[in-house]
Amino acid sequence: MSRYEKIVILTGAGLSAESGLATFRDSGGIWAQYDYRDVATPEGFQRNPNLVYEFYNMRRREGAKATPNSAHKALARLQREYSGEVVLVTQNIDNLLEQADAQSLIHMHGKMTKMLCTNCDARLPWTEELSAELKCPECELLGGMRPDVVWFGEVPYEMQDIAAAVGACDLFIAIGTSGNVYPAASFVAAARENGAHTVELNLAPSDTTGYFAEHVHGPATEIVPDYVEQLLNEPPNEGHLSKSVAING
Ligand code: BV8
Repeated sequence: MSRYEKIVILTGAGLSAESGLATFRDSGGIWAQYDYRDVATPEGFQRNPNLVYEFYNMRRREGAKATPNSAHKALARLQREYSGEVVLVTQNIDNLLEQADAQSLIHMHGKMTKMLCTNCDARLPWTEELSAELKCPECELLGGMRPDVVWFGEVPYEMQDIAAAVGACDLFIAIGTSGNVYPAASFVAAARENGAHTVELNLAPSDTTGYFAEHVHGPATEIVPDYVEQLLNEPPNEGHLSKSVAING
């Protein structure tokens, strides 16, 4: 019998930062190089599809070079070894958690390794470059293929399952996310409302830091394996883990 019955873990770009993948809002991050309205909205894709193709081809090339870090592996270990349920919800479109052998994983913002055809709605695994010159393997129409990711103004995936998991969890952990993007940034308040213990594992306080009952700040490759170790070794009903501590990252 573990301390918590159901754990929900929300991850963001900070989880993959130490695998060499850029985050969005850190200095020099992705949104410092690209305007999100040009590359992460349906209107941007309409306006200049080639810019969007190049943006995601670059992200896919970077993703293909990256390997899971100790934080990804620690989360997969927690899912394997924890006697309670551990649901992973990621905002990331990389497949590093899959490579680390994570199980029940929800990609609420989609995946860079899948394509969506805007003509026939087909969603297929896709690791090659995307371009307007490609024919959809399903409908054979040209120029309709886009990355299967959720852009601003689009509805995130599996929201019902996520809401059910967040509503039923007794521990909610956010890792490597700035708490800028909704609805993901609203999950901590919903979990807290349902009585869950809430923990922020992040390099620095996020925009939603005030909603968390516990904070551990430092690089994910240090603080996530440590926190997983604590969860796995904490006796049942021991009460909450260490108070907010900052580990010098
Ligand atoms: C929605 C695409 C309705 C994939 C992304 C006007 C019109 C329409 C909508 C809106 C609007 N105004 C506001 C909205 C809502 C909008 C929104 O939130 N806008 C914000 C900017 C205000 N949201 C939407 O449009 C969403 N859809 O609302 O639909 C709806 C809602 C509910 C239910 C049904 C329908 C869709 C949002 C998805 C947008 N897609 N990207 C891609 O290209 O990757 S956004 C982008 O931001 C990524 O998905 C990313 O995952 C996400 C969140 O960013 P983070 O992961 O948090 O990354 P960030 O860089 O910000 O932070 C990194 C953190 O890590 C930092 O805190 C840093 O300190 C930390 N860190 C860094 N290094 C480390 C570390 N931590 C630990 N260790 C380290 N080494």
